[in-house]
Amino acid sequence: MLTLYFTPGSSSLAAHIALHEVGATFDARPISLQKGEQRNPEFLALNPLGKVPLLLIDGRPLTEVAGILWYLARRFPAAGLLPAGDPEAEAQVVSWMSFVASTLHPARGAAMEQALAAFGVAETRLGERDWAVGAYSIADIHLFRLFWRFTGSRHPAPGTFPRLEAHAARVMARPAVRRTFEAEAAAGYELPG
Ligand SMILES: N[C@@H](CCC(=O)N[C@@H](CS)C(=O)NCC(=O)O)C(=O)O
Repeated sequence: MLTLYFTPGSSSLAAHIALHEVGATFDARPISLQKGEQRNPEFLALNPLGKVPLLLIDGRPLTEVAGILWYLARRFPAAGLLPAGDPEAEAQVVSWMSFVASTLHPARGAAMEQALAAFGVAETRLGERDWAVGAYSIADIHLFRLFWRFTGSRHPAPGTFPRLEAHAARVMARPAVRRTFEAEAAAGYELPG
């Protein structure tokens, strides 16, 4: 039994997309960050950091976007969200996800100059490829979530990151991603800027 604790539009969007991509049956539990529900004792008992996403696997907590994405890709290999049998490509997926979590995530809310520089690195790294590492993978889901949130909150001029914008459009066109956005909209957005 899988249970996702999520806040629409937040970091948990990546885990939510991956659950739809792999076709897993799961229970979705919205958490209101605005109301401080992430600091409820019951939630802190599951994630002492008080952050979403949180995935319960038969009641056992798994936290951090990268860990959850990796778990889902490995548990549901038929979805093809990880390069198969290629250690270097797998390592590139880990490298992208570490970069997204440790550099892009903090940059999103940093001074605009710093944010633009960090996303500029992502733009250059993506290059002319359709996907971060070969085929569509969990690295693309993680990258997409941060870029989507960055553009929605900091409004860089359209055309500043043409490759990331085209990448986001490719991700957004996926049926599983559209279904996730519909589910999150139904739960209600309450995102700060
Ligand atoms: N390193 C974490 C970051 C998760 C995170 O920052 N979640 C935010 C929402 S985007 C959160 O739950 N914030 C609540 C809070 O800090 O009170 C991950 O990759 O999962």
